[in-house]
Amino acid sequence: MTTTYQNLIGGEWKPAASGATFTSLSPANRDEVIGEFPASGPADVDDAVAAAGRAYPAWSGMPAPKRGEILFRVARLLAEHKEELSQLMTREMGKVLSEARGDVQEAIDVAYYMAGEGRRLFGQTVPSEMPDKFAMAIRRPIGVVGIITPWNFPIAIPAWKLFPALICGNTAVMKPASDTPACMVRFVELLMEGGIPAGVVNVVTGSGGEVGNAIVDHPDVRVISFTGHTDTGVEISTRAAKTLKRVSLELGGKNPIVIWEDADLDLALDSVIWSAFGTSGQRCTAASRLIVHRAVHDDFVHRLRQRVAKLVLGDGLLEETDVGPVINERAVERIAEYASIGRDEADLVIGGEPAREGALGRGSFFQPTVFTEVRPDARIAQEEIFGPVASVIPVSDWEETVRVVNGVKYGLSTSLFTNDINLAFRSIRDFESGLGYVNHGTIGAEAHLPFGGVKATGNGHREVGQAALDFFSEWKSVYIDYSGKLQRAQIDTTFVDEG
Ligand code: UN1
Repeated sequence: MTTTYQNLIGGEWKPAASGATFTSLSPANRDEVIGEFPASGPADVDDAVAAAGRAYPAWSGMPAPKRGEILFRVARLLAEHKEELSQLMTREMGKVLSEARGDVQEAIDVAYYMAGEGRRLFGQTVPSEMPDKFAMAIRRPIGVVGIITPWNFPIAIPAWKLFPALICGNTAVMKPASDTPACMVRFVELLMEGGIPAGVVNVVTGSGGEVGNAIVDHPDVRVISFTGHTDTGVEISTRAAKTLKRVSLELGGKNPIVIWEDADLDLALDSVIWSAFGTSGQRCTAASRLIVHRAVHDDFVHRLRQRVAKLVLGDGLLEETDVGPVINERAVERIAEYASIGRDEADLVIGGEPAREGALGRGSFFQPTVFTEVRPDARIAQEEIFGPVASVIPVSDWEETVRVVNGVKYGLSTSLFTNDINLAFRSIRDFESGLGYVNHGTIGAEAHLPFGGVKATGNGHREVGQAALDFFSEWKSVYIDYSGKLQRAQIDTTFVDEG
């Protein structure tokens, strides 16, 4: 029996106006149906935006500490349901269970952090340049926000976007990726149970073309937060300009780990395995370029090959699995195409093929893959593959290293393994990225510091931490003159210079 799920609109669960549905399947086993979901369209988005608009006055008018208390309850509920959510995530999205638990934990962390912000939401107070005048800036909510989320962090990323939006007093319409609607539905069921009022959070499932575009175009949606492919980000940004929306984009990466000649190679190897093959390489922060000093290249590649050969592919629910499936068959085809491009451009060290033996044949698996002697300008060293493929690029000096690190269009996370403190600090100054790591892989950003990248990775905004509050609130500068007379700013002032 297949369960049919519905959209959440104004606190009620409703099918798409058209009645159409689509199916979510498990990437580890195509025979396992996760559920049927509404294949919604613009009419459903209109409904959801109207519901969010109706809920806005009461929610934005509620004292922020009270909104924080609701988020605190939500955090506790997510923690109580962590195991159930993690299992669902592994079934629907494929990442191994320990990583799914990390994904849910990230949502719990953001919920607690933003719950605490309910009692802060700090503004700015400054002395006025005039006597008997008070000056401050406060945060104001913006309105209805549109949240469009990817499948690779099906609970963490919706939480990253939604909880700061809510604590600032906004209401939301969310669209999950078509590969992970069940995670979103279960997540918002728990939000409702935690006491989020009807209409404050709405969910419309369906395709980017039908649902995503309708959210982006809607005149009553004031803000869009999107994580996904760079081309989609550019399209969203262009469409959203017509209604002057504020847009935050978290897009691609081609993240390097630099392994210097003095690096602790054991530590570097552990970190490379985790950063390149964790989540089957499907993180924006995944390491896809391994920039290795010539002096240690052969040793490093030899040991990397041995480690990769031992990785166990399989269903993420099984204890022995190291690497789960990729998201779907289209992803397998795309990665296979890059692997064949790689064979022409570089030397294949290991992997390079879809994995179809035994039970793997029922799902979408790709062998963990390493190329070496990759030129910095090769396509596999430039384009985001979003799969378990790492390219080793040998280098010989620091200047060349900086050039290679920065010689891609993206700039999300960068990492350097060295014991040289001077190089460590230089990497932080010179590597172009929004996240810089030393003796740590490229993944594993924590939710209370700004997250995001430079160059084609985004459009200058940051997620989570304090930065998220800036994105989801409007500054209002406030002046209160208690002098009882006209005081003209910049004119009726006496400067020390003028005596
Ligand atoms: C992403 O891949 O889009 O730092 C987010 C990390 C995680 C988040 C990744 N905390 O890898």
